[in-house]
Amino acid sequence: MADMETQVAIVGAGPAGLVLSHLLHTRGIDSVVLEARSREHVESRVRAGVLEQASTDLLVSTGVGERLLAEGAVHRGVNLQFDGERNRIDFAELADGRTITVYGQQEVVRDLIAARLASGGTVLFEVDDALPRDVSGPRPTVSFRHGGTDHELACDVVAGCDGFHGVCRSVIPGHLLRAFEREYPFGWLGVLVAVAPSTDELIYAFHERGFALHSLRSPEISRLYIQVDPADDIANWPDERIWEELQVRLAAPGWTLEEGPILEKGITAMRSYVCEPMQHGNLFLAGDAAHIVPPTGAKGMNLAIADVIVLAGALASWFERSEREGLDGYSETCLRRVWRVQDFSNTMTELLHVLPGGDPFAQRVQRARQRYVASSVAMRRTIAENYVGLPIS
Ligand code: RFL
Ligand code: PHB
Repeated sequence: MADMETQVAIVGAGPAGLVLSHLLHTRGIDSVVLEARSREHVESRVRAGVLEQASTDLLVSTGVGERLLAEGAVHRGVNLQFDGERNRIDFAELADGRTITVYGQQEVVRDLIAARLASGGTVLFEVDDALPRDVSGPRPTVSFRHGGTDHELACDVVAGCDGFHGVCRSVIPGHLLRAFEREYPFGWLGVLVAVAPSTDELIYAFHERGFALHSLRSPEISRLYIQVDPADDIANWPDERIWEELQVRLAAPGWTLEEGPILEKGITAMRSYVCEPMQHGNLFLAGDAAHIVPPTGAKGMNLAIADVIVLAGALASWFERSEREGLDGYSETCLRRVWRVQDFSNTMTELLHVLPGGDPFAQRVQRARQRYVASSVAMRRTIAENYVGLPIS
């Protein structure tokens, strides 16, 4: 027997689940968020850092953008560097003045948790064994354990926002799902460094030793990445070795990369993944639970937010007017953007990483693309409009 009840049961308190819960609240729709990890864990997990214009606009216009506006850094361009030569992608010139905002994902998560709790929302942390049930019928439930007790949450709709390794996707019968996947033969070693960034704008660098990225978090904290073998062990990467690679790969004439204490480091494999459809009965998947992109386009968090904007609108039509079209078309609407973003993330990845195996044909095509970025306004405009983000339908 269910001992709890809500309109929308949300599994996962990442950007997808929390933005959804917040948007539903602004429309008077009740939700409960169930999160496996502790509040401290999700608020300190270092991940994405770039918000598209539309993501920033949404957070600001719905009242959770105060700290984002105060502490986030608005960027009007990014740099793509090929063998020491920097090419600036100027958003004012190429993307109608739209911008990106650099603000850590964990800060977005922290702001949203605070807002949900301040307005009386329910976010349960350290929940075990969450499992959606009866999602093909009109009255699904989610069973889970919390604080040593078994619970059952009755609801109208389950939102699976539990990330790539979550449980919700597996509830959809296998024969109804089609998965599209590509694994890349490289990963990113990311470091968080206590040093002022050596650049005002992000630098994506291609070098024959591999890709490198200089990103930022704040005036005192830098975020940097290098391409490594995805199976490599972080133990093989003492700080000196990381700095050596960063210095070589990011080097540009007349520019110095400042070093500082490394606060945190880790290796992440890269993959592309899409599951179709993103829904089954009254279960709707959003964010990484439904799709993964390689991080080179800075899109994962933004795509998660775009999904739940669509889902919140569709749920509002359903709860307010019993109109089901939006919900029925949820997956189709989202997948159009998902595949656009897959294309962009894949293009950026293949433009900027050293392709192992050294296929000489592929290498020459890659070089030709890099020269085209440097020489063509049309190519830079294409990158700019995708990077700041296309409008949300
Ligand atoms: P999340 O953030 O993974 O949140 C899912 C939440 O669900 C919880 N969970 C469960 N809860 C209850 N029961 C279960 N059975 C559960 N299983 C899981 C998890 O604990 C977690 O709290 O997914 P969401 O919300 O879809 O958000 C997606 C983003 O996190 C992700 O796409 C981005 O971080 C990707 N990404 C980037 N995205 C950008 O937009 N811009 C970037 O610059 C960017 N850089 C990055 C990135 C991801 C990276 N890594 C580490 C994968 C850089 C890196 C290095
Ligand atoms: C980051 O700041 O963590 C970041 C920035 C741009 C990317 C990926 C990650 O493409």
